[in-house]
Amino acid sequence: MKIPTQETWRSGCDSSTSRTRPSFVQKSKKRHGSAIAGCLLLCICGMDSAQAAFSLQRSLDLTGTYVPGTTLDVTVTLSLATTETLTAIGLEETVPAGWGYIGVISGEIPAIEPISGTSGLLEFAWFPLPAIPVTFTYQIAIPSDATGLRVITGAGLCRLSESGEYRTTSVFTVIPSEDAGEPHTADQNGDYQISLSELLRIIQFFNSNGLHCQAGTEDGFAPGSGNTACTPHDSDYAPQNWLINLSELLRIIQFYNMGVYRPCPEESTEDGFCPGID
Ligand SMILES: [Ca+2]
Repeated sequence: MKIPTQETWRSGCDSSTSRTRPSFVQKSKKRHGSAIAGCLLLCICGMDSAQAAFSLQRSLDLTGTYVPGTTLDVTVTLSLATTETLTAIGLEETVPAGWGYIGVISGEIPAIEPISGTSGLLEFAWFPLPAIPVTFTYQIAIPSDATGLRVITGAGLCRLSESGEYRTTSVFTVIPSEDAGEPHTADQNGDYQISLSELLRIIQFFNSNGLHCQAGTEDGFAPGSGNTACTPHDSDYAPQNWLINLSELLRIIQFYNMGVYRPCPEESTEDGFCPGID
């Protein structure tokens, strides 16, 4: 199971950019008074008021696909690096509709948690303030009639002594299902998500005057013209001509931007896949 990992250096509540990181380094330098040359270089960039690196990691206790009628353990870790004092911390998780909250089974017990049976938005908060990073595991019930790919999304929230509310970027975790169907050829690890690395492979084909069959490569294809005695790539369909055109490239960029896609041959889409979950 892929474990999405996102780490974000934030300035204020709504941006995640490389320019925020040096400012945090600058604050660290002031505090510790022993800046290394690399830090000095970064500090000269003159970045402004970023005070915290706040991130969320989520993992599922799952081997393969979920089993309807059983439970799913979800472990979340909130990490924070800041020169300020943490004054409040919480978590918003959105679990699939109908998948009811059972409770916390290990880790840092939150003072506020959903009532049993809640699905959709789950809200947690810790006080007195816990040690950082905060890690805990909660359990949800998988309905006996659950089908298809499902996702959990969520973000951490915190408040610091000298600034406003911080949120982690929203972290997206796909819960794989037995009936999800065959993944897209571009989805090399079969997690129903198109990663940047997987997207770049299709961009490579787009920039290489097509693709051809080649056993032993990461995906069974190679850039440029050549042998075509294999099943065509799922990204080569409009038309199927061993070239990746702009329209076909935008389709895979769409899946990348959606965070998840699904096979949906029953819906007669252009390529047999659909963005998002149903
Ligand atoms: Ca993938």
